[in-house]
Amino acid sequence: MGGTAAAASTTLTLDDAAVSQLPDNGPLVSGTFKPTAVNSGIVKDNFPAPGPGTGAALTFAAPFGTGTLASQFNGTNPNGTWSLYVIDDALGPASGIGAIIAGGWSINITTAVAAAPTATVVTSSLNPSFTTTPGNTVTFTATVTSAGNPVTQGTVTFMEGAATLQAATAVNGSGQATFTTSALSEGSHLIRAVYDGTASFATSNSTLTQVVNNHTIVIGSTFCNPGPIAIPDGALTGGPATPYPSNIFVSGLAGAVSKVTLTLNNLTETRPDDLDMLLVGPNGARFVVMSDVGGQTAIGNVTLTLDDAAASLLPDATPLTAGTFRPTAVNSGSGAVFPSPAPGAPYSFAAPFGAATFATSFGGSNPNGTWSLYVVDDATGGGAGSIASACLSFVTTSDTPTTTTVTSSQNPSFTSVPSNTVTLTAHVTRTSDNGNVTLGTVTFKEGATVLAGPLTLNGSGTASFTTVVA
Ligand SMILES: [Ca+2]
Ligand SMILES: [Ca+2]
Ligand SMILES: [Ca+2]
Repeated sequence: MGGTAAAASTTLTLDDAAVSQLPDNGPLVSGTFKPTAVNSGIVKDNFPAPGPGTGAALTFAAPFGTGTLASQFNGTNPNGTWSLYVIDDALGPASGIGAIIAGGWSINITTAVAAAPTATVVTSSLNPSFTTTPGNTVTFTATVTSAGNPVTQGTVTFMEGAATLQAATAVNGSGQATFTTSALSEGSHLIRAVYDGTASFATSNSTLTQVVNNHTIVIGSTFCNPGPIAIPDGALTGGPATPYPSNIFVSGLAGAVSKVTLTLNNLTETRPDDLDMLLVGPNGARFVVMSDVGGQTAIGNVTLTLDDAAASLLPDATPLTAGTFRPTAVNSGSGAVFPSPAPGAPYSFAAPFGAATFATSFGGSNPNGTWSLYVVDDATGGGAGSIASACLSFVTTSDTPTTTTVTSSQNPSFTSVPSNTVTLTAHVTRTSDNGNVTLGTVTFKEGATVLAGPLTLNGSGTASFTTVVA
């Protein structure tokens, strides 16, 4: 190229990205041009030894060929020796004095840098947390680093399973992005923070299990988790309910456990035989309170209280009915499998499979702490079930036995004046020494109907209410 016009002090840059090729004819002028191989004449370009020779060994730039710098070198390791072979392939002009590249030559290499590996760590501001105030606001913080340094470009997406909890959020100057929520439901949530990556930094992610509980409702010495337990149609390996476990937090009780009962409110289940329930106390005892009872008859809204002092066990094969029963573990078929995070076997089983009771499992232990109820459906088929809420009631060794007597101011009385006004007075005393009990309340009932109360006991250990029959 460049014709036969002499070129002097010309600096040429060859770049695939240039606008045009060098001129085939006409003088060379300084500038940036595409690589250009016209390869004209009788003798094709030949680069003798130690050059590569000619022919198939050579790749030509346009217009003779289609090679480019990129097609020849991109993707290769740039490190090593780069050699430039320059020849003059024709004699003349007679007065020619040859040529010189006086300023030498250089190459400018841009390398594609692989995205640097990153690490993401996600933390929670409060774990476990609660469904309602206080303690229901949680901030998850994702920290992204590369080689120990904060990554300050790119975004983090917060997810639970396939669901996006918070869309891509830019990391800050400390390499952190946060997600704050007060809306998590009861149960375990696998929170995943995904660093979405950039051209310079590779993606990474990490997870944490956020546990969310209901606050426990306290009524005297009864402690309830007011939330429902949803029971899926399970599998032989144990289909865990949601939440799993359902937790009840007991606090403020003095003394050791002398009695505990468990009430399952409004149990609904298509095939009760599939249910297994494990109660774990603060003392770590693992008591299977109910398994494989009630046959295959669907039940709806049956409230069961499990009490060591009840007269009978739950039925193995006949329908469950509301009432108070001893804890009952038939433990037939596949037995009782409680997947993680439930503690592993061995478990203690209620009768008839075992001989454990609430008393043998928890008696004498500190009632304060976390009580966890793990419910599973252990067989496919039958469908889903539910428990509306669950409660534990305690008697402790520090509870003083009491005696309550009730007296009437007018008995018999009349339905109209005179003598139709009646005052009923309850007197509560310690059973041991008949001393007045001045703490607590009294509720007056007729059957299940509350007539008055709860009324606070006075300094004489009494509470009264007056009714006028009109
Ligand atoms: Ca089932
Ligand atoms: Ca059964
Ligand atoms: Ca079972």
